[in-house]
Amino acid sequence: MSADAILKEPPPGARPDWTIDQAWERYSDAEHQVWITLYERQTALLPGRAADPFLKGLDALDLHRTGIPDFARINEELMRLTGWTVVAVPGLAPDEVFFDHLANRRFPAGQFIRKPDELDYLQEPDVFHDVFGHVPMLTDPTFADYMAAYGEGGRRALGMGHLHNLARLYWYTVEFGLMQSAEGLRIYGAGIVSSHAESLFALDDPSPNRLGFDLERVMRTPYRIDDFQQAYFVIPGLQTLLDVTTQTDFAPLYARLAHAKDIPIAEIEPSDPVFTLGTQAYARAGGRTGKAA
Ligand code: HBI
Ligand code: FE
Repeated sequence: MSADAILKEPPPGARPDWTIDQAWERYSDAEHQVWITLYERQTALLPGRAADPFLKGLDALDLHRTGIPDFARINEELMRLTGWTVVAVPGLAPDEVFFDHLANRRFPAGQFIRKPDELDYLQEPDVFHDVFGHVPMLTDPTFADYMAAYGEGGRRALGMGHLHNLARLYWYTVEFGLMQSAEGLRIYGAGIVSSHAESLFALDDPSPNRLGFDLERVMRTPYRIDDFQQAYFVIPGLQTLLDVTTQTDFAPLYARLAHAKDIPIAEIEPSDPVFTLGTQAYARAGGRTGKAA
């Protein structure tokens, strides 16, 4: 998401915490149909690709095949399971607003849905990216605790001028994370699981690197906001995420990061556990837009 997409003041009609009413009854049939099209396409693809906690969350919340879910309805079950609720926002919120919501177990979800002609790619998170992509994982107690701890950490990182390092942690876990399972690598990142093309690319394509997750390494690694990732990081399980937030002393880590150089996005470090040594053929061929990386 580009920085200029994030407004500085709440948009007209939004409350100071950026939230708006979902106004579920105002969605048109055409908007519900976009959800149904995306939902049917992803749920046909994801068994055997998405991690178990994601598939379990999809079932637990009974996200509708019949259209955009009413947040008030899914919040009853979500609150019971992990104390989280989904709140509607008109678009990207400033980091400090975003982190404050996460720290209070409120997930800000875009109220709008993409147009039928932008099914495959959109710059800003819409209700399908946020509610289909992110919310099922919030039914898992370990992941739910991680996301709340991330919000706390985000507020601290903001104060210490290290937000960009923490944003990379979010990007390579919450948005584009992969997990090991007995049957092989599985997707838990919302940015992948809500995208048909990247749900295939992230697991099957020989182009990207797939590397073992390490907190400091990820915090030194830039990411793509405009195309498939050139590197994906693999965790052994969700407990790893919670452990790094609860067991890391971030002050010395940020002090080291202040003097550490970024690791070029397609590079593999000698210390990296390598699941896939990628060819980078996709990025070199110009990726989504055909322009060489
Ligand atoms: N705001 N509504 C919304 N949704 C996001 O995913 C989001 C945001 N603001 C900031 C942000 N994400 C990222 O910059 C943080 O992950 C760092
Ligand atoms: Fe997201």
